[in-house]
Amino acid sequence: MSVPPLFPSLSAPPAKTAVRFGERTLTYDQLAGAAGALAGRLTGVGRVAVWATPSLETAVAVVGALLAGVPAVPINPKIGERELAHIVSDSEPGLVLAAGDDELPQGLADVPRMDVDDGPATADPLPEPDAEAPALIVYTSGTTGAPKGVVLPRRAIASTLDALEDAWQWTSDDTVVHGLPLFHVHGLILGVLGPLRRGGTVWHLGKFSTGALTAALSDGATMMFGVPTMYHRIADEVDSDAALAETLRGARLLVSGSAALPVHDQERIHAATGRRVVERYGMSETLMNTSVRADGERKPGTVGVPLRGVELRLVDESGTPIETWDGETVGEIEVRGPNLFTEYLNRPDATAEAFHDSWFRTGDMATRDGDGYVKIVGRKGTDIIKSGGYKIGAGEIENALIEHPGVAEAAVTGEPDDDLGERIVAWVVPAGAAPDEAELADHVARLLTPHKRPRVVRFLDRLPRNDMGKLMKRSLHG
Ligand code: MCA
Ligand code: AMP
Repeated sequence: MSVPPLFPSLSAPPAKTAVRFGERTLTYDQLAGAAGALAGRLTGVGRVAVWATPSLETAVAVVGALLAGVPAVPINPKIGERELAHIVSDSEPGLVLAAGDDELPQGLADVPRMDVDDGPATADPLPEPDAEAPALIVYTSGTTGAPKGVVLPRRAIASTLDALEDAWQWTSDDTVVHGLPLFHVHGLILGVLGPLRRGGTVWHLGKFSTGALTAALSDGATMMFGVPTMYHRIADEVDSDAALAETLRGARLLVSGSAALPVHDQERIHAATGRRVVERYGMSETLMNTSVRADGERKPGTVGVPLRGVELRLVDESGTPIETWDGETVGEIEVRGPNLFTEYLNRPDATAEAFHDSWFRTGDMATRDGDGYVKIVGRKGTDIIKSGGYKIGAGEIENALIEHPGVAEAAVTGEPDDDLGERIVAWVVPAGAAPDEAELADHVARLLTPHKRPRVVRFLDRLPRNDMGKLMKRSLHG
């Protein structure tokens, strides 16, 4: 049986722009040519790393790998040395794809490099890979240890994007604008592969700013994707920026995800524009689970209803499903459906632990009301921090801090932050003279990545521990 293509518009290219990054664009025809040619050069490769800068080359690299059926591992171009070493040894890429003028770090020196922009312009189309074949491996933080590689099959990508077509009435006439990073699900799968699967257009801003957003929305963009930090910055400016308010008013759909959108920011945007931002809820492992529908009631503070094909339930502490939809009873969200990942790469233990029978345990705590609307109220553990929409494990940062010669002991927590949702706070017992705060931030940025750096460092004589010597994180607050 033949498998339907992931990107029908690449087989029969419409005469329109497929991708735009700043002033650089590719039509569907050009993208099909460039990605098809690249795919032809990838046959026989096990896995490819993609140096995922916000650029046309990243779009071509990922689409080329998908056409070739070679799993792609997007890499944060600001990644630190420790995290890069982990991803390279865990995913063992046979090649790294980059733009010709990208400078790659030492940690990729042993991986053969292929420039995306080289090579012949045309190639014969390759057969469509099996729907269960791994398409992307996206690294995500957990409560302990180094980030895990989430193996996403083509089936999950296709089904989540098609469920969003239904929920958002997303068509080929839409141009999605955003400035999200391309090494996570939000920016890459929803923000680039989404418009391409619809036969629409993606307009990437390179870097998010309200000015660039205004320009794109006034020049044909119809939908915006962003994390709550971006909507917070919009809410801060929209009152005094008439052009921003005007263009937001004209947008077809404003979508927020990756973390909770504070109702206060939602209300400020509503007051200035009359528009309500649509919230959706997803995870690297599950892709998208719920959304407020474009044609549904917008209930601020909720993440809407389960998407087509997604089964969602709340369970109590004993794992028993909660049947009452009263908007008050809190349970952990478990999901099941074609949107789910296959496994964590090389981590059968972690994969098994993530499931409760066939249900994926999200770790997110929520209520559900009589209309089925889900409201996320918190997380199960304290060791995951969401900052700027990035998921960050406290343990990773603690391990990095401990490697600094000026640190004897370290604990990391998240604190509420108006802009970032949560900010990373490092509690440090110095080894001798207290090290400089900025030096500790740089140290974490260099080993892991800049977005995992502590924004605040607090020095203590000792960390609070109970009689058993166990760290009591909940008693650490500023
Ligand atoms: C600052 N910088 C540093 C240091 N300090 N670099 C090295 N060492 C340092 N000590 C640099 C940063 O790299 C950055 O560079 C610049 O200074 C500003 O840093 P920062 O303040 O951290 O950035 P920001 O502009 O405030 O970032 C806010 C943001 C960002 C734009 C909202 O957090 C962001 O892009 N978030 C998106 C996260 C996301 O997509 N999550 C999806 C995963 P430069 O300016 O050059 O960058 S969740 C997901 O996928 C699930 C499925 C879902 O539901 O969506
Ligand atoms: P990640 O592992 O980076 O994919 O992050 C997934 C997590 O982001 C989820 O488990 C939630 O905790 C959080 N998340 C995503 N979307 C939302 C949302 N709309 N509201 C609240 N939390 C969200």
